[in-house]
Amino acid sequence: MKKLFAVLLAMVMLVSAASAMAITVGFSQIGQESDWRTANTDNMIAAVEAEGWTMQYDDAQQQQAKQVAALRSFITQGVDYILFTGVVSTGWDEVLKEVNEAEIPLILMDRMPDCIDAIEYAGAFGGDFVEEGRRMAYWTVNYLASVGRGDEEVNVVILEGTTGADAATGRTNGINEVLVNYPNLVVLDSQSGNFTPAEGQAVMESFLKAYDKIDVLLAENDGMAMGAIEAIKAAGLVPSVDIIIVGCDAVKTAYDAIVAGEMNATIECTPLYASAVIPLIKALEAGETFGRDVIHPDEFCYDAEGGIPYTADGEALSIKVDDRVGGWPY
Ligand code: GYE
Repeated sequence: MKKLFAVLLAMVMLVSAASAMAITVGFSQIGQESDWRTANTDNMIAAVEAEGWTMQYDDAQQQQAKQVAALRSFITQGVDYILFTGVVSTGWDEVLKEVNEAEIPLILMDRMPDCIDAIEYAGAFGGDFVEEGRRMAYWTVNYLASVGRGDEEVNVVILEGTTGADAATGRTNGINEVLVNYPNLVVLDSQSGNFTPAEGQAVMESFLKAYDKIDVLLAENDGMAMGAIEAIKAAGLVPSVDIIIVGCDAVKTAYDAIVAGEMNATIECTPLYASAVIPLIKALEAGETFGRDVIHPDEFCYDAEGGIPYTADGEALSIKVDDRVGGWPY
């Protein structure tokens, strides 16, 4: 009898522990514009499901109105946590206040809303986009010097990301902040390719028609660099030789392009936030609280040979693509 009671008690305890962890996460995702985004989505869904929790995933197809509707539907459903990255930085004040009023812990990931100081959130993890832009510029300046072109006048074009996204404005600002100190690098043009290969290709085609001599392309993500490579080849030029190409994200397609000799370098921006978000949710469940800092992951720069400085202090050196720790999983 005693034994049966003990078994029953253990079963009740197990069931209540499991239901205490029956968590639903509402994830408002931007869209599917890039390999980065796919890796980010897959990583989060797999990690939530691996915990035995429920993921309510919404793909807003790049539309802010759809994200607002998804957030409101998460509130109505009464999800336990909301995971959010916004397609642009402005226009979230009202809906994120509604999330706060519903007392659903908000986890900010990737792109940050500009109303961040006016809202409550449980944790925030994202890329340091200004620093990524600076790194794109420093790698370029130091690479040119390494091949004896440090004093040459070179023409630069920039493919910007989605207009109004901090991932784009941050990178553009970072690039320009560095390039003003190098007057021999002349920015001919800077336009949005919306973080997609197709738009990157179309904008690069227009750059190639408009300018006789382009020496460097800075693409604010690798996907746009892939599209631009097609445009460069179609114009009868050799990517990475006639035009130096620097991307951002460090996705597998960039690895392949660097190995194929069609791209020069990529600045890392990790999409893998599950290893930060899952422990955060567990800690919140255990009653812990966190500060308001936006946590940036450690990130590096990869190219064909390695050894090119890519930070202001000149101390961090690019890593040869095949030496990347963990390889190129996405
Ligand atoms: O660089 C790009 C994606 O917000 C950091 O969005 C992210 C960016 C990433 O589409 O490829």
